Amino acid sequence: MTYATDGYKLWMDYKTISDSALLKEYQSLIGSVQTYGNSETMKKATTEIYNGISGILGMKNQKLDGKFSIILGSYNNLPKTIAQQLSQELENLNEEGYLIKSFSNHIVITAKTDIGVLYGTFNFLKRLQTHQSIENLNILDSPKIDLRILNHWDNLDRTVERGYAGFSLWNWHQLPEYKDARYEDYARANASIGINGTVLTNVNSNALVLTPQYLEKVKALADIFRPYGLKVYLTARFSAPIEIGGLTTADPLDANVKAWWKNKVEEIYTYIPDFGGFLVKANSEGQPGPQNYGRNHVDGANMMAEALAPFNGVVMWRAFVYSEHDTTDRAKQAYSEFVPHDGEFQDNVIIQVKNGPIDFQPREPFHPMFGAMPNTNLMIEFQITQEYMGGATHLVYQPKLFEEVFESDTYQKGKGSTVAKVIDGSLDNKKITGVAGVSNIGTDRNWTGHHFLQANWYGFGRLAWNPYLNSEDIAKEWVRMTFTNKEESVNKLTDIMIASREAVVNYMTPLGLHHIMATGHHYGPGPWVSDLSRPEWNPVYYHKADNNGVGFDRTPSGSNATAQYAPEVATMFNNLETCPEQDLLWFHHVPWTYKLKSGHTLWDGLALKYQKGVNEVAEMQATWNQLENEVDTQRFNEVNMLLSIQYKEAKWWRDACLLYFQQFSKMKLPQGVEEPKHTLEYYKSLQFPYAPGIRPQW
Ligand code: GCV
Repeated sequence: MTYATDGYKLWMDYKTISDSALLKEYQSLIGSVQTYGNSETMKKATTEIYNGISGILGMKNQKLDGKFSIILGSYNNLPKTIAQQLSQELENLNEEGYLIKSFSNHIVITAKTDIGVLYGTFNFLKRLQTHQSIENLNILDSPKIDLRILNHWDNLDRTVERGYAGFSLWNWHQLPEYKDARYEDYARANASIGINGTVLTNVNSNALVLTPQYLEKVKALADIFRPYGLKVYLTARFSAPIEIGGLTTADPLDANVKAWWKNKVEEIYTYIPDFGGFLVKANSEGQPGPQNYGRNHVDGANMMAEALAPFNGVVMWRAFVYSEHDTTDRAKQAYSEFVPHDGEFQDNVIIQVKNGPIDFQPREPFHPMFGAMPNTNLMIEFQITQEYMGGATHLVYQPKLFEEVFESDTYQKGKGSTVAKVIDGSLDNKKITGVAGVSNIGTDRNWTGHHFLQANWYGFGRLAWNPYLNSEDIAKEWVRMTFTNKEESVNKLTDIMIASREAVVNYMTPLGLHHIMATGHHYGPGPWVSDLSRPEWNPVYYHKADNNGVGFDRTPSGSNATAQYAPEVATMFNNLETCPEQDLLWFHHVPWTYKLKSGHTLWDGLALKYQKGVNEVAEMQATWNQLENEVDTQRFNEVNMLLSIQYKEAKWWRDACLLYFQQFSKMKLPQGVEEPKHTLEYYKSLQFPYAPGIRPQW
């Protein structure tokens, strides 16, 4: 077996083009490369363009003598004769945007800043990797979102909460002296897709990272990342003034506490002059926060924001809150706590809201906070790692999910008020905008555990740059750069990816079911779980199956969570006729005999969806098998084995869930749905004490 393509190089393999006609064409077009500017970033751009072009054109150590010279440099560094001709177009770019322009015998890659030039360089190379024309180029592209950030849930002991690709990349023990080459490869990969920030540590945080011992290590990483435009952020434990500061309180209104954070922030900036700021999980799942002192989220967030403001740092304050003392529907609690404070947060606070109101389920309706806080900076948080979607074993192309959320209409200002417009700030003219993704990266050689899950990191970056991009186009782009440009194979690979998202919904949680996974590790089905200490941790809380039917009534006759949406949206969800069937059981408790649009009863429809999910995985396998001669042996075999596991586990989900729900429906499985191989007791008995990604403390 050849190990030549182990996935390490991600989408930047820069393999020589095998299509000889195209190769000749590019060789005839690409001439000398000239770069202007000598910042560290320009040095990276220069290395990238040389490596990229010489690799793709198969011309290592040979002179490039095509028609166009390739010119790289920010506007201020370009020769005047060239710069003058571009000044007007550059007006239309923001600080990170770039222009790629053909004129006379040049292709110029320029920007207002060197980082813009680096982004443009990656875009130009992508054109070559994806076999696009490089004649008459006129590409102006700026990111639509300010903060495009990975959130690592990495602990200081290198375990990764909900991480399925090995251990944390950050070797805290050996830092700052030992600088693993992978740190730079990581930064480069992020820059190639426009990610400009990284939160190094878990939101379930450890105050130690704020001590000098660790800040030196953080500085070492920040220094490596800086040329790639990647800023470092840290999670700030709210009780740090007590734990590492020797104070007796962390009350945000206490003068000593305020002074402690001010000094701490000043200290951090002596190590990392461009430190990005803090991400905070407060008063959520046992984390300390302002409510421990009778204060609210505004008090907590603004206190930290004041300390960071002189340095242009930001506070990303998470809205993922729900409490065992609050008996209202968990889906309503974040909105109830935050929306009354709209307009009270400082300008450098941005509230980080998960894409849906519960917790990164295979499908959730959009979070109602997106349509309800016009006067507060809001960023969206996706989970790239697959806590609820089979870890790194299941092939699930998540940009489909991200796209669905961005396209959802909040109706905040009438039709067309999409989540994308809320998040890019255009709906309400926000001061800071942001998109965060919980990273799926670890020490596995291929970074993400499953070759295809690299596409989720890639697609996250692309959509964070521009939330209006089409997820299928992104899939094609990634496939071309990572696997092949052969049209037929591109289509097959893309088909697998696109089908995968609905498949996982179907075999895990169809028709709006949610949170029915097993406890702790969240691996596999557990709809029967009902004995956990907090009611809202139990799957039975969410599906409410009984002899009449199944589903959570969130209409006015139930929890009335729908009232948190704009009236148009609430009306649509409230009405059984207009509620999209994909969200049916999220919003309604529906009789087993209810007639779905297909004419099937709910029970039959549910069973058929589970079966469909299984069949879809079988189809993904069949398509993959057709690609045996089109992809390298190593990746073919590895993906093949993972797809077999996915198929086996899809059946496990189907069988366990249907046997469980059948106790209530008391109806037979419809034709076309396979009979389970085991009893419900068998599925209930399965234990996975060492499943990966588990919270170490639980
Ligand atoms: C980091 C879920 C996960 C937790 C995670 C939490 C959060 O509850 O299971 O592991 O904690 O979300 O997003 O804070």
